[in-house]
Amino acid sequence: MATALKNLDDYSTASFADMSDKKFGLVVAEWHKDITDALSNGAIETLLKHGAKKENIFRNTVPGSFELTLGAQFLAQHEEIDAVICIGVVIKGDTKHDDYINHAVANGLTNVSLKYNKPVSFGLVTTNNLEQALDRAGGKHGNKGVEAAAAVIHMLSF
Ligand code: DLZ
Repeated sequence: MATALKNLDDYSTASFADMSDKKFGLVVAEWHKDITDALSNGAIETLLKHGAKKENIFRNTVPGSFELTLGAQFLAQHEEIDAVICIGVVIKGDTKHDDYINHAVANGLTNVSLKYNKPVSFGLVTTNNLEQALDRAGGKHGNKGVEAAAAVIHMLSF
């Protein structure tokens, strides 16, 4: 279905749409599980704060961030799911694995979003070390899970 067009009058009073009737998929990678759990909790709290119902949040885990794309597709293909939030942490190591994973996930999630015409957010924390990841999972740089949830809420209000 095409997105409704809004004119300037609509935007003068614009705020985020009511999320109480929306259904959300949440895909969480298990690598660096303590951190992805903190990101996932941030995403869930944000959805609830914006009116989403707990029973309308469908959380699944995948082994690592590389699997986020297929996990997102498994959820996005359900007609009743309105948006998917993907959460993972990829930390740079001695090899280029992080580059391969990060690019694959960015491309993969873009494709799923366009294929199903639904918001699919990139809640992938990509850092040089563990400390930087913790800083972004409720530390001094906020919580990227919150931002990933806010991104789909914003897009559902388009
Ligand atoms: C293999 C791997 C490595 C080295 N590092 C990470 C990482 O930092 N974060 C993450 O989420 N996953 C990692 N993985 C696992 C891959 O994402 C994937 O699960 C495996 O390669 C199996 O396909």
